[in-house]
Amino acid sequence: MKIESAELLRLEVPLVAPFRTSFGTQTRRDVLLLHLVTAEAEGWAECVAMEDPLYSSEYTEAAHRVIADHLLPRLFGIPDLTAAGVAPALAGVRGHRMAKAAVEAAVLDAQLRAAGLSLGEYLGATQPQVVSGVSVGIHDSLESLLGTVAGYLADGYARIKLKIEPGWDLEPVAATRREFGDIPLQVDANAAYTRSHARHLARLDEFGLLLIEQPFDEEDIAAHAELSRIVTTPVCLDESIVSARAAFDAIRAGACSVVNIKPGRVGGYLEARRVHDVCAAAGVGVWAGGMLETGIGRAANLALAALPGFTLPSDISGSARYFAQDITEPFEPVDGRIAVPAGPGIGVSPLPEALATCTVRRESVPVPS
Ligand code: OSB
Ligand code: MG
Repeated sequence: MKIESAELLRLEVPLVAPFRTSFGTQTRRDVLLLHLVTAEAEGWAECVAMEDPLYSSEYTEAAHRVIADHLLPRLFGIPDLTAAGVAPALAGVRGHRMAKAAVEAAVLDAQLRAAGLSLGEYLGATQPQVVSGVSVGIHDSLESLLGTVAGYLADGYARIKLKIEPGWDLEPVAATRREFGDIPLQVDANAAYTRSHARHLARLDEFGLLLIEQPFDEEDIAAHAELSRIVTTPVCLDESIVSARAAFDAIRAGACSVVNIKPGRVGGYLEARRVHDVCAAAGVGVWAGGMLETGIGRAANLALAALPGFTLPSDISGSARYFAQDITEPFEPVDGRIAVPAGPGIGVSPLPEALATCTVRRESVPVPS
């Protein structure tokens, strides 16, 4: 396969409700899509970098530039390009995992569409559906939080994740337990705490949470290991797990007993599968995180989340939880599960009209002849 043309698209998609985390409030998604054309098939991918470098050091505009100026040029001219060849060809560029993940995903989508194989089949998916949970942002009051959670439970979501930060932790968790009883419940701090909060975080133990996600800085593996020794709630890492090696080392250090897998964060679906394999070998359960993706990124995440090691409910929610209009056919949970797309590649394509409505910029990246 050889890349014949490449285009980057920027979309602005409003969120149905503001999503507040310890790193800021999102009211819209600044989406970066990559569209590749080869003689055999087209490939689509979504880069999960966010508008500002607050969740991680990457951000949309930087990912856009690095893909156009540094990553794609290393692939142009490779005559027998496959997804497995992308990471080696890009290895000279340091970091920028989310940007690299999007490039590899677009090549993989084209390759699988050409072969008539679904991403799930290719990755080794064993489950026809994925258990759908929902991530609930920080609210202004307990009352409005409980209203939001009640709505999601009525929609059938199988697990609730509460975003927490200092000053918004024990009370919202206690109120949610009081109101809704023994529902599957977990929390995510996006690195908002420091080591000195360890005793405070141990007070979450009485609530029987599935896990506490990334309380400390992404580089502070030792603090997570220390917390793991004093709490009974399983400690899960998100931001810290940037590769299969990072997962191996964190598990060996005793820093986590659960891992959140996001393909963008680890540099692609192939590395994400290796993270899954490392965790499975260590007996560490994994689950699929999310980055407020449109249907393009969500479709691919569903395929990965159907691998056998994904034993905890995902952060993959239905389209309506994010957007009034998704850019693909909307995903909808049925009885708390979302079906894994079965068509070739990621199994979905952007709907031309929906795409036209929210596209604000396009850049074709010239392929040397
Ligand atoms: O930390 O898991 C996170 C969204 C954007 C960036 C980071 C995170 C999240 C979520 C929402 O929690 C997951 C989703 O519904 O896509
Ligand atoms: Mg997280």
